[in-house]
Amino acid sequence: MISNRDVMEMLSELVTLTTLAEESPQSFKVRAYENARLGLEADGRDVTALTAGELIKIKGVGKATASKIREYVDTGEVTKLRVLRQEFPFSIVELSRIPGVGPKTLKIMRAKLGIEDVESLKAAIAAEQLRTLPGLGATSEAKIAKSIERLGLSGKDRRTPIGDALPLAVRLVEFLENLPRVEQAMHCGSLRRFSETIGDIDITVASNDGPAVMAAVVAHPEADDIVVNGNTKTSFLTPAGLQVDVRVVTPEQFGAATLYFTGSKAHNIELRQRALDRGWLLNEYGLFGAEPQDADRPIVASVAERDIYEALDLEFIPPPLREATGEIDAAGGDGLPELVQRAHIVGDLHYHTDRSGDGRSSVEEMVQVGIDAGYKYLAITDHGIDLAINGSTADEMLEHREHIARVQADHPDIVLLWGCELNIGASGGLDYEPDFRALFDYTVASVHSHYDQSPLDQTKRLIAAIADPTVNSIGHLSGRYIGRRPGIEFDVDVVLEALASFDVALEVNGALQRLDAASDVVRKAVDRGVKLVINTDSHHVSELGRMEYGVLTAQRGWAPRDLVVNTWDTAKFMAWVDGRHGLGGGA
Ligand code: DGT
Ligand code: CA
Ligand code: CA
Ligand code: ZN
Repeated sequence: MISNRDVMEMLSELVTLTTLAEESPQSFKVRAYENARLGLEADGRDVTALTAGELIKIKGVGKATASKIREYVDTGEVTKLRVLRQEFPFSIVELSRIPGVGPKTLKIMRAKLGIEDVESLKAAIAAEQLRTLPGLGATSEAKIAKSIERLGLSGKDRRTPIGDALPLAVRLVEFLENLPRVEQAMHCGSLRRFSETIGDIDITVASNDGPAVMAAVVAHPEADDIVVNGNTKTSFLTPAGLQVDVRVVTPEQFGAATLYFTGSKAHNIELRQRALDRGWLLNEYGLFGAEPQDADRPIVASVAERDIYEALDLEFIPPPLREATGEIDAAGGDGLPELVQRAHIVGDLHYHTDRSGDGRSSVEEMVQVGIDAGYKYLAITDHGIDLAINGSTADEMLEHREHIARVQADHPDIVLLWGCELNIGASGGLDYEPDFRALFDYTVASVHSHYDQSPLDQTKRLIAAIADPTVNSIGHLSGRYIGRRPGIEFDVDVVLEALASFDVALEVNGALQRLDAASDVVRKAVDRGVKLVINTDSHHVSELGRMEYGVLTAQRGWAPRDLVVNTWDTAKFMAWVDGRHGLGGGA
């Protein structure tokens, strides 16, 4: 059964592969697939239930795309996609994501040097062959080499960005939950702990019919290559080469199994030691009491993770904390911090509308979904003028302010802030004149270019922005795309110190490809008392779900609720905004 989500994924893959085939993301065909995807997303209906005739009535969907969607829903396959996959296997797609390797360069690399994967690209770099290709030189060769190294793209320890693994895991879990005789299914492992990169996907299923579940897994379209096939465990590789381990346990063992397979390994070892200290035994089947003969040990707990922690005199430890970095001592001693949770969040402070060139929903639409999400305030932060194409002039921003004021008048229950996402220039300069910037109710300043400057220059650049009195927060601190584009390098301690002393908030950006600031930086920020703000950076009404990802990243950084400014009630939050740098109120 093809789901709506599967169709969206299929269209995304068509966009990726057609970009390579047409050698440009701007080609007519690429735009057609992308527009269709956006149109279907905006339409919101279940695509699989629509006829070709109904599909082409949707904005952006042409005849050719409609017939591909029907082909996929009816047959489970798309001929065009199969052909493209042969020409552009995953190893090539992966190469195309390296900064500096565009579709045209890739084609020449394949034709002239026979480069087909990261390993052969590395070999060509080592032999100084890349620099001999037209359009490339020693500088671009060195840049590509550095990207490969910093992105961790080569070797057998290669890891998958969470943004690629999570959507697949969610789809697989949904598929498993809907099988007959399955009581529960859950993704575990590093993915549940919300690591930013994933070695493999681990899924635990509660069912009394292991063989039936395993048979369904083997038949799943993503199971390209079966590695292990047993009655309780199946491992397969997806077409992209990502391994998925699916294990079936009885419903009584589910808690013990999810605890074990969520890990981390180091967390498990500490927990098991705690059990051993009590004369007990902890494994993936349960927590067992003291008895000289293992076979006679009584079960203390096994159905739910919570019961196992409780029996070990621990408060429940949320998965993002399970890294053996002090969480067990805290949970059994003074207590874990009151971690920020999704339910605490009452506003989003990095939020775009179609005022931004890359925004796709209107002010009215974005405000309505914010209200539906239960928010008390929103900062509408469209791009400042310095971000070419996507930015707005001062006059456009003033008009936008009027527009927001009109929407505000219709919605007295939410506070709308007329904000701006300022662009941090190469040396820390910001958009507009300082007097104009000071008019905004709220700003987030972020890096969108110049990723290759020295760490010293990047540190100075960030500090210049942080010290600017019109800046309330710093967005996606490093500018990285996980596994795709390395972020800027800078002195983390110095930058955090500046954030603390200027009372500027550090954003935890929930976009899955960003998760920026990263959780290790968040933890250092928490230690220094730097204020945090968790945002979605939404450009469309469908993107508000990113808040959950931002919260999980903040939890991995041990972020307590009271340090996160968008958990504060409106009065407390506005007092902080208005008191920025002691300048008094905004507009
Ligand atoms: P990954 O896949 O490298 O991103 O990281 P994980 O944590 O998902 O590791 P994985 O897939 O090898 O194993 C899943 C979980 O199973 C792991 O987090 C903890 C548990 N586990 C695996 N091997 C061992 C082990 O040797 N001892 C213990 N206590 N637990 C283990
Ligand atoms: Ca794993
Ligand atoms: Ca695994
Ligand atoms: Zn943004």
